Amino acid sequence: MTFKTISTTAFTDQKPGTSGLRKKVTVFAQEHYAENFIQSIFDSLEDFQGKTLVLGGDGRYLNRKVIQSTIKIAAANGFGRILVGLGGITSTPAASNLIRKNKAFGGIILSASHNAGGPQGDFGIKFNISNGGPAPEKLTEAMFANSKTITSYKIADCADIDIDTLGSHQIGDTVVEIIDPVKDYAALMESLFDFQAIRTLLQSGFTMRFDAMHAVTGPYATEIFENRLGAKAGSVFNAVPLEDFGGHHPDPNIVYAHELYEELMSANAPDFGAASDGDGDRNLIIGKGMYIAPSDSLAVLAANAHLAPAYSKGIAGIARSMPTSCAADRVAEKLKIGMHETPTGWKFFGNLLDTGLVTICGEESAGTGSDHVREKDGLWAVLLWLNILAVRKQSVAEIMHEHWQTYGRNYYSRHDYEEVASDGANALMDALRAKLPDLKGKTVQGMVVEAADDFAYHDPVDHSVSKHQGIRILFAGGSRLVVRLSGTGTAGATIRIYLERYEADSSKHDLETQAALTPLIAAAAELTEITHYTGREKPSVIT
Ligand code: G16
Repeated sequence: MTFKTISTTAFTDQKPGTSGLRKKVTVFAQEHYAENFIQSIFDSLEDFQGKTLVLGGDGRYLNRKVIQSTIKIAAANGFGRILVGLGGITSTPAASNLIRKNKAFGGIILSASHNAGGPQGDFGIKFNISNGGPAPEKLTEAMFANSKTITSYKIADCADIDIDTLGSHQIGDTVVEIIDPVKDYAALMESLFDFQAIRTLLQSGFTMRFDAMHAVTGPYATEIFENRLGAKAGSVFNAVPLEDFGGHHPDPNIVYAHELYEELMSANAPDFGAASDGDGDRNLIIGKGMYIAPSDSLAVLAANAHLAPAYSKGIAGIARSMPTSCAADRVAEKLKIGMHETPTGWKFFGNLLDTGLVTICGEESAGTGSDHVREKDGLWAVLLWLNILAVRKQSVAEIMHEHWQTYGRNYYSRHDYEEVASDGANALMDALRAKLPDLKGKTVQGMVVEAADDFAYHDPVDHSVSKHQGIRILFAGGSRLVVRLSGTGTAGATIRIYLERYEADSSKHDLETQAALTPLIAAAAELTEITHYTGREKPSVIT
């Protein structure tokens, strides 16, 4: 086997964001672009020679090509074994499980998650460490530094590997195994939940629909819901992974999973609807006639997790990203367990999970998960909901309403201003930051500011500090405004405004969400001066 060293020129823009390097396909299609970044990842790692690398992707456009180059670069760099999901497709949580189960050194996941795909869409590369979780900031910073000075990469000079047939191949000393990525993941799910109870529920006339959005979860969801749990054939739809997600945006929210939403709101709605995103780590939950906000879903799952076998002894603690609503905090308080507030990005949960400080984590961006892997896990969330429904024998709406009665309701919404000019977005953040010292005690739209800061996270395990993680303005009574720039966009900047109002009075738990948040929406407009800085009158997406 010949290994070649290819001369290359460094790119200046390979800075990983919230979740790995995400760029337009047109950027990734430049000669050496993906290869440079993969070599920069390996240049940031130590002592991996002879060890195992897990490799998969969400199946989007460019996936197959970059799977091949990653195999060849990993072999040339000295990995001993490369486990590749059949067809080069592996969901992010399944990859996390494979890393853990095989005691791998780490894994490379090719995904731009919920971002659109196809030749004009997005692509991404991320590295996960041996605990199965996303690389911490120290490592992503090293990758970026290496990407700016790289002059060559190493690659095996061999034919493409047949990734569409299960089996084993040899590149020099490296074994490349093409594996079934669904089998181990389905077994893991079966070990966590009461499949018999869910099967009984599904045989009792309870109906469900799962929208795989033509993304990675199709084969997993079909195997688990239809084959193993006996959901009616066709319960899983848009089940075939496509390179362009069928022209849709694989983001499981009520805007992009519109078909599912309409069905669940219709007269003959099924009992339960769910969806997952491009790489299978996000989830959307909708009951008959009732959408469940991700922050509420986290709170319900944490409060009821003990009903599933894996969590029957209770959970150790909960973590949520800072912009996620405080609904879960009220559950932690009642359960007398720890509550942790981290910056946006699943990587910040890793230390808390590894040290057993928390069992369940969640984010407003439709991600929930537990210590079974080190990524958020869309199908896990759907299965935990089904397990809870099977035990409580109530509808989704009944469970949600009882939850609010017990804990109060945190009305919540996120307003996104996508693809605004970066200069305007940065100026808005600077101006808002400058206002912070004077905000305390001020009345804005009838609400009194109790505290305002630029969130910084002090990791209790490795003591690292992450600054500038979003501006938060806390009002008396439990309402909040959070403003930050997205770290996953690929064009211009995306401003996210998170709005939250706490309502203890159960006679006020059925308001329309945007109406319930009217004073906060007005306060956000006043404080951020968003129209002035962006020229936008309205958000592009409201979730
Ligand atoms: C990624 C991260 C999440 C984060 C989300 C949104 O999700 O893994 O932790 O909450 O992006 O990040 P931002 O607000 O910076 O755009 P995914 O599903 O895209 O990998």
